[in-house]
Amino acid sequence: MNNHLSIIGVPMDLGQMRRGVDMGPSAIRYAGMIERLEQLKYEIEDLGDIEIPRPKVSNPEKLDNLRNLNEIAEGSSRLAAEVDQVVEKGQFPLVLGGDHSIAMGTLAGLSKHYDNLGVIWYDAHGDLNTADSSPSGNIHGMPLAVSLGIGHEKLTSIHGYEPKIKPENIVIIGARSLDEGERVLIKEKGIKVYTMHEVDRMGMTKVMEESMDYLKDRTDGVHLSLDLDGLDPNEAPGVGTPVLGGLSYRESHLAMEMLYQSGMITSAEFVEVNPILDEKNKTATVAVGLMGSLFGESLK
Ligand code: HAR
Ligand code: MN
Ligand code: MN
Ligand code: MN
Repeated sequence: MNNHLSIIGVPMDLGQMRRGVDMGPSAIRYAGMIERLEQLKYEIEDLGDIEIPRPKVSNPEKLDNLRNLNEIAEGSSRLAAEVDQVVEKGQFPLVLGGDHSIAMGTLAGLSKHYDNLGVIWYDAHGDLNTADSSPSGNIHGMPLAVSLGIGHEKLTSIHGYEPKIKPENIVIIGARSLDEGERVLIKEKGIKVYTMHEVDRMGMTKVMEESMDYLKDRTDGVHLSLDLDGLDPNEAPGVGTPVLGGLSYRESHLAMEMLYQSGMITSAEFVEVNPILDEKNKTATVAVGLMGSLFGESLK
């Protein structure tokens, strides 16, 4: 694995309705991330936080069912530029959210460096909505669709090109709350999904083996986009859209270790940590624990 990590915080809370997720990067740093990774002998550069524009009105109108469209597009463009630079310098981007809308920016910055960027989307949700299919108008439910080039032009065109990724290079793990339009898109595009049903039946070991086998031959880099609501809310309560019946800490820990062993992960982001909804920074602590496993803690 790349020995040089660059940390980028993204205090974004405009992709959904619960305030507080903008404090995610602070909560994760406070949970001891840097110390934890330094112990593993990585060279770490903390680039601080991206500046996110504030909406001009206190209760912003939904625009075409795309709440805070302009501010999110602007913040994502800034993130894309920063991620782009980090990869250009040969470093591993580790992005801290913020709500999951930031993945549009991360993927925009990453993907121009790859012909076939793979994505592991670890999440209770598919995040494959468009303004038409979204039940909420919340853009954090849309970043995977946007990255496929499906959605509002202001979002799909972030960082000047589209699409960012191909449907056959995506694996979704942990899904248990998919909207109707998302199901249609998954079928239509043939996106590989391991729902909780598959995780229960096959076990995490097999799910990860299959996922990594699937991505190995078709991709030239793999981004891990880990939404903490992929985990069960009993273990990761500090998230804005909790869904019961999620992945356990142990399963997730194992998944991260297997990814480390594969050596295939080239970038990562940890999103949706909301310290206001949390219990004593438990969710940020889980995030840091998973980072430890992803970067080789118990296997080095
Ligand atoms: N699918 C629902 C929507 O579009 C909920 C999306 C929740 N998304 C996240 N990210 N928390 O996964 O509104
Ligand atoms: Mn998500
Ligand atoms: Mn989610
Ligand atoms: Mn272990």
